[in-house]
Amino acid sequence: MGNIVVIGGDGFCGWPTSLHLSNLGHHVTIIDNLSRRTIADELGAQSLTPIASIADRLSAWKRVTGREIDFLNVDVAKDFDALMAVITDLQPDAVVHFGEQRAAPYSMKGAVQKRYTVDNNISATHNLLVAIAAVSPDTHVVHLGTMGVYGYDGDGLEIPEGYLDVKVEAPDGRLLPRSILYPTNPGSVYHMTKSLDQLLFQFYAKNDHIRITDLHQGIVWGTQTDETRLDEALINRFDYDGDYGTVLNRFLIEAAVGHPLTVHGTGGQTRAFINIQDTVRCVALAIENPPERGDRVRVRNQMTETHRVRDLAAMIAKITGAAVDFVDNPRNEAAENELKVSNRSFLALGLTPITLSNGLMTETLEISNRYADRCDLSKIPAKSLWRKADEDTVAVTA
Ligand code: NAD
Ligand code: USQ
Repeated sequence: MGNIVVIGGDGFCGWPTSLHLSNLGHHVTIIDNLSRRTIADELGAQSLTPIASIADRLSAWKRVTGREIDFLNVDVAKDFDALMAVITDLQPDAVVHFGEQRAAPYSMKGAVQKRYTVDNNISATHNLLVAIAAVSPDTHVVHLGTMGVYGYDGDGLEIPEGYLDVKVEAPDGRLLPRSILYPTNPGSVYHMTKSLDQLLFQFYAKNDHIRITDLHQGIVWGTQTDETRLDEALINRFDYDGDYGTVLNRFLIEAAVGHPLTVHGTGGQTRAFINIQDTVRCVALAIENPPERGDRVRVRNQMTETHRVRDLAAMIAKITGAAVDFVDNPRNEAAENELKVSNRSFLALGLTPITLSNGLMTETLEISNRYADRCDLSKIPAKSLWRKADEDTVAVTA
């Protein structure tokens, strides 16, 4: 079994992934600067579920399973020396990189958050690649990227897994085949950092022959996994606020507390989804199937189904009797889009997708009901505007 570092292992996806990898018998070391907890304090918006401190989480895991997970509090964007020391010391088989600021609305709040998101995310990724190239070149980097790098232009084209095969017309008229990274079209500063990450990966795979898998993940829903269910102190975080709450989980807690479902605009946005249990399975599968040194970056689309936002609202309203509210869209995004995505690579590795119809929505609804009294209703509205009101009226004179 492997020696695996999980950067961002205290977060929503990173914590259950760390437990899953530990349960499979890997030796897991979590690196996290706990910035997600700091931002929750800054926003005054805590996880719906009462998450334990990282120390209590790890001792509960040891008590319940006898397995040990190590923890290091390191800011991988700012403390390169500490990161280098860990990578030098551990020589990990794989590093799973979740350690970025991941909320699109937070990244669009203002100048401070835009700069923080770019500085944090780009430095975290680049520092990791520099450290691995320097002292542990065989380490496989498994990065959590996003479906959002592709944009949502969807006009019937199936989004491939990372690369687009095109023919470029040469001056003499010959058609030359090329396989290029799918052109990015990010919809927020956060999504832009994931687009920039792709170039960093492309370069280090080419120049230093680092083995890299970039997982283009859809919106994660649900909260518990087989491992986080084992003890109350292992419970996963559940964000529902206007910045960090993602759409399906928000609709479920809104239904539980009697808040109308907050559909942005017409709700015609179609997005890709994956349950948190499948996230952890996919990461394990990606680790088990690394590219060779010298290969190009392996891109896998980590999603299992697509849904239109208003259809999700209608489905949850039908189950729960919740009202649906079509609110002004705070974001700058297409009102309606189609979305077709290839996820053949994970299906070929044996993933059996969990879908909304598998009943886990009921479990998430039960968790929402159980902790409904912890929900602060004032944190539900999405207040981060992509374009401030006064910016809309600025005339372009250049
Ligand atoms: P999260 O905010 O819950 O977790 C991220 C973790 O990384 C946090 O614990 C945070 O403290 C840590 N971190 C951030 N910057 C760090 C730094 N500089 N040094 C050390 N630790 C740092 O987010 P999440 O929902 O678990 O997402 C994890 C990854 O998966 C992100 O990169 C995100 O882009 C990607 N992703 C998430 C979703 C989703 O729906 N949640 C969907 C697609 C992709
Ligand atoms: N939306 C609503 N109502 C809400 C919240 C969101 O209608 O109350 C809409 C948004 O306007 C958007 C869609 O639902 O059209 C998805 O929003 P989201 O907040 O669920 O997801 P997003 O901002 O795209 O970001 C999340 C994660 C991010 C990850 C991304 C995957 O926070 O880390 O990268 O999902 S993806 O969307 O596939 O790029």
